[in-house]
Amino acid sequence: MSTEHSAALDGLQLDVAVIGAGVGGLYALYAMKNKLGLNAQGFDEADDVGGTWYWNRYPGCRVDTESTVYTYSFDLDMFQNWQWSERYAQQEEVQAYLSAVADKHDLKSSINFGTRIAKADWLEEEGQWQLTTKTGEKIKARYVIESVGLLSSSYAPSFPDQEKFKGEVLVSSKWPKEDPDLSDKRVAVIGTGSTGIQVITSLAGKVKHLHVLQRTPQWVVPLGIGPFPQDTRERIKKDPKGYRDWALDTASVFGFQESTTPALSVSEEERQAIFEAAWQKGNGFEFLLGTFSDLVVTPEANKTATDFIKSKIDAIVKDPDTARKLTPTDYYAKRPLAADNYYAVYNRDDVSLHDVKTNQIERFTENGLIIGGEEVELDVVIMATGFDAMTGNYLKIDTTGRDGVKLKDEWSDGPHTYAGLAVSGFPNLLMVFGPFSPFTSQPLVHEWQVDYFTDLIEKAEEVNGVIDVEKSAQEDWVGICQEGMAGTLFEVTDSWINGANIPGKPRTSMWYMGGMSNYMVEMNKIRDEGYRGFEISKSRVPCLEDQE
Ligand code: NA7
Repeated sequence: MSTEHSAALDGLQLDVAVIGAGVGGLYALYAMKNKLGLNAQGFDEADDVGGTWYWNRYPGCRVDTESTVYTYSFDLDMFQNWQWSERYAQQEEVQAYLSAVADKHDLKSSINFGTRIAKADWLEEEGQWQLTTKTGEKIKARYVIESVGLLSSSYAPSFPDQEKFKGEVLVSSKWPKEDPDLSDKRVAVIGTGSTGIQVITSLAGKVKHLHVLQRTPQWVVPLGIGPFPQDTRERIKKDPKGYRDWALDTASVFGFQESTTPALSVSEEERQAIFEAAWQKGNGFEFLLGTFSDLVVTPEANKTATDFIKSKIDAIVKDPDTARKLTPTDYYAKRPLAADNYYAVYNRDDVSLHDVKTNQIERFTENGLIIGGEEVELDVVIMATGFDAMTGNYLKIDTTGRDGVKLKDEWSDGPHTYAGLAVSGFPNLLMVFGPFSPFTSQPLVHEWQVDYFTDLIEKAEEVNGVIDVEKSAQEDWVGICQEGMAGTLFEVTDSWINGANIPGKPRTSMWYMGGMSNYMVEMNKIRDEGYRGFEISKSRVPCLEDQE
């Protein structure tokens, strides 16, 4: 369904509205239609499926989670036979995969593309939601599933006099569909997070000059780009469910088993060998979580990793002043970064590193940027400045629940959810990977969560009920998550993980840090105790079948 049909949207009555057509939204739509047989429609502002993979088509964009776990398992045939070409799929390949899943299961015909849901109001008398699109159409749905993306709400700061700049400003997460030719351009990249390092390693040597505008250096390890590993392909082919269950039964669901060995429990020699092997293999998550068990827990253990990476920076980067600028001073406890040959980029004559914490970006001019009082002439400025993570896209929808309570007020001091799935006072609103979900890779976890609330919805359907959450259960969950976060160095290290990247955003925990395996145990216990903490009460609106 496209925007041309949007007139038909006004007055639409649905069982389920699924907001977002990315990894989680596509599967939620599939589950509602095919498992529960409900009248479900998807909505997405983009004109195709893909979610974050639709928008982030910047140079060098690829998953840095192994493709083996960046996949669905519900379609076992596709899980076994999809031919990922690389260990870390590039954006085009992920987009092609999601499109193929949607085509195979005929999901696109049930998605209203080019449609942004701007408002959601719970109608207590009717026991259902009214959604309002950006262009004013009103849709009613008994359930709303929000799969709006953990990292989809773009953040791009504005610098003074931007309108005077004669060149082009590009935002990595809103990259033009027609890839611009940057080959003879002087390009600046603002930001050195996961996105920035992919853009930087991709453009170095391919543009006239690359200026990296770094505010805070980060610890970066190799990614290990290469072909999809044949042994894993065979393992999945032989026992797809077994592989899926094994991956889910880890803490982070990144396709490796986390270490249980504390860093200081082994000799210096052994520790160096373990770090070196991980460095040679590549993968940021495996380096952080697969080498030792306590790198993100104790400062002493963390220092063993940062000393190792620092020794690599010093060995790779020829200019000592550049090496110093590239060396972080904070813990290795942000979302771990990985890119091949990242530090070597700075040995190139056509790459310049600017420390914009010391010499700030002051303003644009017609010809470039003033940095620390000096003009740097540029043709293109790329903003790789991140996202209003976790809560951003939920809060962009003006959501009003029971008794006129606004989600933005409920979350004014940070998010509150029950298990990352639902919010007390916002009935029949289910979230895929909402705040306080486990700190993991996503696709298999999205699937698991969707399956979980699909069963819950089925139960509610049996009694024509409305699902809400007990406030006390929600606050207990939030408490567990806050305690879990407080035991880690993530809490004290500024990043999007704790909201510190967005000026004015409450700095708070937004994750269940107990790992996916424990999350599943806890959630299964909740289910076995009659969905403890969830409330299913009688609804006033008859389901669609009853109306006919
Ligand atoms: P990140 O990891 O939040 O990185 C954003 C980068 O942009 C980071 O280096 C920031 O520096 C920098 N930034 C932000 N605002 C500014 C200003 N005003 N001036 C200079 N530099 C700035 O976002 P990514 O998109 O790279 O990655 C997010 C996730 O998306 C990633 O982890 C994947 O899971 C997918 P700072 O560190 O704040 O000083």
